[in-house]
Amino acid sequence: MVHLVCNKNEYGIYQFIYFQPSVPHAEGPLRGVARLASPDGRDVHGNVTFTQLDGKVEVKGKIYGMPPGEYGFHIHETGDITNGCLSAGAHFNPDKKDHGHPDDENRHVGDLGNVEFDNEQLSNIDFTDSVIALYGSHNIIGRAVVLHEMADDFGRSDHPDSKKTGNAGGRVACGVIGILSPVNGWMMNAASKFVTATIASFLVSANVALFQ
Ligand SMILES: [Cu+2]
Ligand SMILES: [Zn+2]
Repeated sequence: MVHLVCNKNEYGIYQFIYFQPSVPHAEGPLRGVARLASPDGRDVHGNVTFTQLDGKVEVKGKIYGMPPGEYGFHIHETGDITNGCLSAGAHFNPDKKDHGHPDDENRHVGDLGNVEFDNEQLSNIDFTDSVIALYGSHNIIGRAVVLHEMADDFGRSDHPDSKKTGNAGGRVACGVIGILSPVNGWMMNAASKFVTATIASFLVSANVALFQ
């Protein structure tokens, strides 16, 4: 938020003063949230939150409804679930790498590995990832989180899909990652600072032209 104030200075010239709070995210860390559901009517559902920490994102949540085991869990490139989870597209891969394990250097940004379901068909998700982000080129806000029907093999099997998708099979549940908090302050990136500075210097020039 940029605040603009018009006042009269000591020389009797009207001028605009603008100021910007020095802490852009005073309301807390950037947080996103996704509600996962099955477009095919399966009873698989849950909530996952993403919290931007220093250099990593904390991923926490609960998903219910899969038999005990491990299942692929990824960020896909679009937030489009108008045609079920399929329209969410491929794994989010802005750096054009191969599919891999979350700890691999060569991985898609969206490769979050597997989540594990217990005997109660519940998955308690709690991990951090240092490749996804809630700002910049690795920003996952507005994209989709997808839960698969099989385990991700991290690109390490002989299956032809291994290096593309981890051969995790069909898409059981998905949800779009939306803004949780703060409600404002998401545009404080390099580009908007540039625009702010440009508007400010325009107003400074305008003072001279209009009021002298
Ligand atoms: Cu996937
Ligand atoms: Zn991948």
